[in-house]
Amino acid sequence: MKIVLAAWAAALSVAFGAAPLHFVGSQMEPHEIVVTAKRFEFDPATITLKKGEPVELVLKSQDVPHGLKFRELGVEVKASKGKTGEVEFTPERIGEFVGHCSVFCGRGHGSMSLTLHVVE
Ligand SMILES: [Cu+2]
Repeated sequence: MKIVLAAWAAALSVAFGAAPLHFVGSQMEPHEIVVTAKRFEFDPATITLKKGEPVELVLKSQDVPHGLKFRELGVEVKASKGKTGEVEFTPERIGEFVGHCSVFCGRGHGSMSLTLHVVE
């Protein structure tokens, strides 16, 4: 009986000792999402992220300066003319959030939006 218990204890310590380390390691690495901005759209126009998973949002401008702002999430990234900007964040709420261009870029500026879905 003692031997069986010892074997169980060893098995449990392996399962609970090793797995969380791997879990934490994979959680720390921000997932990179690249969004291209040009007059007057974002590509892709829809992105899906997992709640609690850190991401690095990379905004690439193909023409004039653009921005992407999710007011509800307090997240904003700007990219100057022909350049790239990044922001790191972790979505903590499930839902649908609409981001808008935050740098005036011309006539269609007001219609530039990107829908972010945050899922469990
Ligand atoms: Cu704009």
